[in-house]
Amino acid sequence: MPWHPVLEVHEEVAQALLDGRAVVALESTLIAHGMPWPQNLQTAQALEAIVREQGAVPATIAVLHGRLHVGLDERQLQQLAQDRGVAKLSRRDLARCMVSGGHGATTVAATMWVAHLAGIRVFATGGIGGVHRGGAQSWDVSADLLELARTPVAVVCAGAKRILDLERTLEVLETHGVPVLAREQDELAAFWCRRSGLRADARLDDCAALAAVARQHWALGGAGMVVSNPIPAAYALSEAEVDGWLLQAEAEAQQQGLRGQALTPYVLRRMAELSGGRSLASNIALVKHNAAVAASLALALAAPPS
Ligand code: PSU
Ligand code: MN
Repeated sequence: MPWHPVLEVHEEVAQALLDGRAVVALESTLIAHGMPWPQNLQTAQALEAIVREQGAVPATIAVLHGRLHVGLDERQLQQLAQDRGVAKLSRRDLARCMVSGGHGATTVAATMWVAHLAGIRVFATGGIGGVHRGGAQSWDVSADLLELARTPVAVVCAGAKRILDLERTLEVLETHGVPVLAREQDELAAFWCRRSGLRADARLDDCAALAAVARQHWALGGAGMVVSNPIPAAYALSEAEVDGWLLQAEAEAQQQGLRGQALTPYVLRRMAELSGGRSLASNIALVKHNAAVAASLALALAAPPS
């Protein structure tokens, strides 16, 4: 087996990797902690279907009964979406969850790590974590940024959430040598909103061009790469409405003393409530779009370089 012995690689994924075919890693935190039941299961299934329609193989990553799975079957996907005892696993949490025999959903950081162990180079998520507002005092900087600094995987995302301090998020990525490449526009995408007001490093719309840069970055020994893919315009929310809901959700989180890993899931849940479900519909639309682009990028990487 070419991959790491701790991994349980699903048969379909294993065969695709052996054949050098396109595989897209999908994360599980957005299923277990980012969306309510049953939309979370429907979204998880839709993401896998979208990757398949494009001709790539999906590999959702999660820990079930202490086993680190790369690629889940229908029943496992449902367990992940429905079980209340699924932990949120960042890099620091993975070993402990495996030893305890429990269930866990992987964040962007942990999913990148495991994808790399399995030999998968492309990963689709909703948005990456970043520097939280007030992060200069609180030091709440997502492990996702440091994972991008060390692990050679391309992450297709709708930028990062407007919950974050996006300017400082870009500064940290620059410091750590992580390319931030934007599709469809010059600016970094801002999750529910298309625009962030912040320029990405470059705009590259074409997946063949993105694949060429990724190949070169990795040939040089570079690590992670961000592909910023803005939310489809029909689902985008206005900055003003998002900021109103966000301010309220964040103030409540602060009153309740929520910190660390609990913060992002709480804010996402409250945003969905305050927006009457609109932020959730947007979230679903943007992740699907990311899965489609990630599949094209994985296909471009699997093709011989031109
Ligand atoms: N994208 C979504 N929903 C999510 C997340 C991303 O559409 O729930 C998750 C990712 O797993 C990301 C995590 O790694 O939020 C960031 O959490 P934190 O801010 O605690 O690092
Ligand atoms: Mn954090």
